[in-house]
Amino acid sequence: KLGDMQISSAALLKASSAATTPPTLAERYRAVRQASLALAAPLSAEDAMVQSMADASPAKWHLAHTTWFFEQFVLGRLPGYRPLQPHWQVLFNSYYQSVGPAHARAQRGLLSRPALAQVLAYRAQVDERIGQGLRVGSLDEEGQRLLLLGLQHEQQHQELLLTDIKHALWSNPLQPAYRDDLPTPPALPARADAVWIESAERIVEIGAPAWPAHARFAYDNESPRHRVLVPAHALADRPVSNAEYRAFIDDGGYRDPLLWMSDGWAQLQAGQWCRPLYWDPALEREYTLGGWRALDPDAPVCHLSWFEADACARWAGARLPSEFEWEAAAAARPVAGNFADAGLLHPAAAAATAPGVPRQLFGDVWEWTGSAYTGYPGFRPLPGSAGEYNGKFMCGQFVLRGGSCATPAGHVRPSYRNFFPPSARWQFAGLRLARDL
Ligand code: AVJ
Ligand code: FE
Repeated sequence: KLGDMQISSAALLKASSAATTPPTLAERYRAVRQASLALAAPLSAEDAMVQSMADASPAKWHLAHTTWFFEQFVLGRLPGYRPLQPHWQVLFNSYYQSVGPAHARAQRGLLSRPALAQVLAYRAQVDERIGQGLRVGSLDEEGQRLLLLGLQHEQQHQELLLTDIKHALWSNPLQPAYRDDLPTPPALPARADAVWIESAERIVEIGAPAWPAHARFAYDNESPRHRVLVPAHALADRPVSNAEYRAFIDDGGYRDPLLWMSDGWAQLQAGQWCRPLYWDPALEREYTLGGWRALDPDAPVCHLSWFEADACARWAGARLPSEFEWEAAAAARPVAGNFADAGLLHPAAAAATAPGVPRQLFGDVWEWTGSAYTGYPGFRPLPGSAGEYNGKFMCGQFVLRGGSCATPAGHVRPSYRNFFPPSARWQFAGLRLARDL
């Protein structure tokens, strides 16, 4: 095991906010870096090396790549900086072609060397140098911005570490739990049908003001903030539940080509899809990060591809919301919910708080939208190699909103745009229904 590192980023941030001063950049850096180690702590070195499919990466690779990001983009700016491990640069570059060559994504599971202990030592060495840079003030303003970007980046990889290890352990015939001590989410006292929340046609401000010109961090793909005409529509007050998705399956949803996009139908046939990724054939149990559990009928359905979410919505006589309809509903809501820091690491049922108020917009499951992932009008990628971060993926993918039970608390916001190809099923992704009025 990697050790018993129980200090979460939230706990560290709380410790510093007890003194009412906002955490310094150095404190935030330490908290985020520590949180990655805590997520890897339940894993053995063997666990941390497994790559179960081309889309997923070994935990060890996540630990190394996030470190490489700081070395490449932050330390690399220091005059005369020499990489700690020059031969590792290629291994842990993901896709920054303008920086140099990258080891093939699908071959990350071959990296038995460097050993996990060496990767952890590399992390410590980079942390030491970053800490020193912050202490002596050798990081220029752009370096500090890239450090902030690196922290957001590491938080994204914390979620990916969880989704990837879930897939890896599920792919092992023994199907062990990632953790045996995860609490089971409480069940709802009473089941309730979803309620439609109606909105009249209106013009909505969408997106975040561009960072870093504007002080609050947002990814480049959330800008420019601009106005969008959102048509009259209704949005469900909660995500689609396991019981509702079960009804879609029982009604022959996976056998009716009229419900599916052509590419989705081809995927369904090729992959013999007939239920969500981690459900058992009897549709009674699901594999979770806490091992196999009975399906909670009221919990949000999870681990759907966009194709499945889209087909389910069509079967229900509805559609996926646009990302703008979602953001219009979320803009006024507190960014609170079942995030990773809540410690469940699984979506949970939630009772309505007030009638007509949407719930679970944040946390539990990422919500697939009907919106293609493209640049907003006037979109500009970040300057330099960091411009490869988001913009070059604006092709063939769909936007997801709101974060999940595996997203670190504090990482998402109403304007946050996640994106995945329509066939991706291994993320904590579900759906919320919308319909035209
Ligand atoms: C936004 C989750 C699709 O998985 O590549 C990680 C996040 N960007 N490193 C991805 C990301 C750079 C990204 N997703
Ligand atoms: Fe990355």
